[in-house]
Order: sequence, then C-alpha cells, then structure tokens
Amino acid sequence: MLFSKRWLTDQSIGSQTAINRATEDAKRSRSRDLTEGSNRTVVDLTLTDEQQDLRELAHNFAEKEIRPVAWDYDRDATWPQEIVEKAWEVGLMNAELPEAYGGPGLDLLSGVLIEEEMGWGCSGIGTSLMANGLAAAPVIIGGSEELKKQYLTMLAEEPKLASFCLTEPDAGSDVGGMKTRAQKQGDKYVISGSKCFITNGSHASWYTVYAKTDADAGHRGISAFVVPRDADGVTVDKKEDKLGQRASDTALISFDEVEVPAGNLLGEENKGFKLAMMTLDRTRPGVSGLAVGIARAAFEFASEYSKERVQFGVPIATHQAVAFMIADMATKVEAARLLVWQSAVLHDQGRRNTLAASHAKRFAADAAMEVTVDAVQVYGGYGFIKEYPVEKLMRDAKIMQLYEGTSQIQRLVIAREILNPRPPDTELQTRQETEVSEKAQKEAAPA
Ligand code: COS
Repeated sequence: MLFSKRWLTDQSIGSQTAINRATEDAKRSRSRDLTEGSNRTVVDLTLTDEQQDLRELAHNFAEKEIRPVAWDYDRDATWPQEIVEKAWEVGLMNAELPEAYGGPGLDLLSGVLIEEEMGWGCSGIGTSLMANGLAAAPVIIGGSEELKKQYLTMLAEEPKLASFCLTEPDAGSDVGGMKTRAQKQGDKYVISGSKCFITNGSHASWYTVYAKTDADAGHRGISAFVVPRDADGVTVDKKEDKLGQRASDTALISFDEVEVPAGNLLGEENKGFKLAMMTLDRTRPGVSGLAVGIARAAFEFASEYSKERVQFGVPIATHQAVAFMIADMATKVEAARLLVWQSAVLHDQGRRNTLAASHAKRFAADAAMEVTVDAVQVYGGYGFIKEYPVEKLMRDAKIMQLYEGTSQIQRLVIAREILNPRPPDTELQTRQETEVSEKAQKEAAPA
C-alpha cells in the first residue's frame, strides 16, 4: 500500500519531501509487481504512433482554432462554418468514412481520440464537427454501393454535412413509437412526418431518415432512407435556442410528402430499428469521448484555479475539501476514458459492443455533469459568472446525459444486456468480422 503510513493531509499537499517519498515508493512497488507478476496477461493501453500523432493534431486544432472563439460562439449561438471547413481541410472530420469512398477509414479508437479533444475545445463545436459520423453510419452499414458512392463520397470531397433523423416530437427514447410514414409507390417512397432535435439539421446536405413502412408492426415496421436536403417537401422549421452546446445547430425538420427513389432505402424494409441500434453502438463511444473532453476541460480549469485562488491565507488547493474534489474529478476523467476506449476497441475488434458503449455513454455523461458541477463549486461565486469559463462547461455537459440515449436509457440497455442478454446476432457479427478482416488485409498489403 503506497500511502498506508502517510495519509495525504492538507499539510502534505505540495510538500516536496512527501512527493519524493511517494515517487520512490511507487518505483519500488512497480518493480515488485513486474518481478512477481511476470506471467500475467497485460492489457496494453499504449497508443500507436499514428494515434498519438492524430491526438496531438486534434489537440492543437482544438487549442488554436476552437478554444479562442468557443465562449463567444456560445454566447451568440454562432454557427461555426469556418471551423467546420478548417477541420475538414486538416482531416479531423469523417474519421471513420471508408477509404473506398474517399475517407480516412480510421478505426473507432482513433475517432474517439479526436472526439475527446474536440470536446475539450468546445463540445458544441465538436458536436457540429462529429455529427456526420452518426448520419453516415447507417449508410456504411446498410447502404447500397450506389448510395455509398453518392452520399459518402460527397462528405469526403467537400466540407458537407449530413444529419441523423430519428427522434420525433412524440418519440424520443421510445424509437418504436415514431409516427413518420414512408409509403412505397411504384419505384419511390413517399415520406411524411416531423423530426426534432436534429444536429446540423439546418446545414446538412442530406439526411438519414427513419420512418414507419408498416404502421402496425412497432419497431419491426421501421425503415431508414437517405433523403437529400433539396428534395421537394423538406423544410427546416425551427432552429432551437439551447441551454448549452449553443454553437451546434439543432433543428426541427419536416418532411411533407417527400419522394425519394426506392433505392434510397438503407438495408431491408422494416429492418430500420436494428440499423438505428447498430448505428448507436458505433457512435455512442464517440459522444462519450466528447463527454470525457468536457470533463477534462473542467477538471483542468478547476485544478489551475484552485492553485491560484487564495482563501484563509493559502491556495484553496491546500484545503482538503477542495483537493479531494479535484482528486475525484481526475478519477472520473480517467475511468470514463477507459470505458470509452474499451467500447471503441471492442467494435474495432469486430465484437459486439452494445453493453460497453452504454457503460461508456452512461458513465462519461454522468461524469461530465458531476465534474463540471464540481468545477463551478471550486470557482465559488465566480463559477456562476459568465466571465469565467466553467459555467459554459456545466451547461454543455447537460446534453451529454440526454442525446444519443439518455443516461436512463443507457441503464436500461445495461440492465437488459446483463439480465436478459440478446442472443448473438450472427448477421451483425459476420458483417463486423468481415469489415475488420478486410481492413487488416488492406493494411497488410504492400503499398
Ligand atoms: N444491435 C442490434 N439489434 C438490436 C440492438 C443492437 N444494439 N438493440 C436491440 N436490438 C434489436 C433487438 O434484438 C430486438 O430485435 P427483434 O425485433 O428481433 O426482437 C429489437 O432490436 C428491439 O429491441 P428492444 O426490444 O430492446 O427495443 P425497445 O423498443 O425496448 O427499445 C431502447 C430499446 C429503449 C434501448 C431503444 O429504443 C433506444 O436505444 N432508445 C433510445 C434512442 C436514442 O438513443 N435516441 C437518441 C436519438 S439519436 S441523437
């Protein structure tokens, strides 16, 4: 036990002797672990050189291009068009877009590394930059070759945006309760209904829209379609004025007898619900990464402030009440990141990650909320003032517990996966394994 005889007290914080002793103890204990446990299986969490470079690139981008304007964009709810174009230019958007359609074809772990840095810079702007992944995933999973060529390539060739349209005014968590209808008429589908809370909805060039093709079949009557923004009958009705993530665009979109070719169906008719769930398995690790970024930003601001702010004659960091809050923040950031990485790695290995993705989303979102609330507390009264950075983070964090499945829905998925697990989905398993092995073969092939 490293600290068994010397509890960290107010007095020991910052004491060089205590820190040196702890460092020596740590070295001794590490070498003991290595010799005693030499035959243990070790999980290696070291990032590859490429992943480290990518993380650094994303961090520098967040620091130079996002942070300096984040608080102004939040105040005025400014759409970050310039930042979208720059991020696209340097290759920080569409991370998982397959190479066959012009994308970088990165693994999900690389994607979540980018998302954490974007969340650290500004999660509102980060959400705008990352939402293409949500719209593109159903096309990647279920789209025909023609649809992939047309719509995925569009995102790779220009800084264009796409949106995922699942939620409706009366169907949020209860996806099966949606009312939007798609009726097959000859070689077309005709879509009518309203979708709300659509990220990037006002700026998207195309939408992935979920609609009932069999009104009486509950979740087994849903299908998914690609709908171009310029199709007749598509209207952006309203841009929402939000509590947090104010730089991101959130719109209400209506589809009034919108006609799309039958070939715009994604996957099979009436299999759209599963497509949506498979999409969320892929994208929840990413939004959880954004949440880790928010939490990390709040933790960093609070730690710095606690070293500068003097009360009772000493920096508040030397008061145990504050130091322990900082310690808890740090633990939450670390733990959330590990869950996020695990959920991404399982996916990259071609394994089902539903449970891990919900663990990551639930924990990282709740951690972001708790850490940002505590950061405001560390700042005291100043934390409540807009001139200081942390109230924005607290407002931004709230949406993490709501979008891409509330924290309660994540708990529902976790409980079901543990208590009543879904049988293995062989079709999905085969598809993911094929994807992973094709990627490995491509990487192994000589250039
Ligand atoms: N991957 C593949 N299939 C899945 C799946 C997954 N991750 N999760 C569920 N399914 C399948 C089930 O196996 C079941 O299949 P069958 O039709 O063959 O029986 C079907 O989907 C229905 O599953 P379930 O019974 O669990 O559906 P529910 O209606 O109870 O809903 C929840 C499940 C609540 C988890 C789902 O509706 C959900 O995630 N809601 C939140 C939606 C959300 O995140 N909205 C945010 C919008 S995106 S910003």
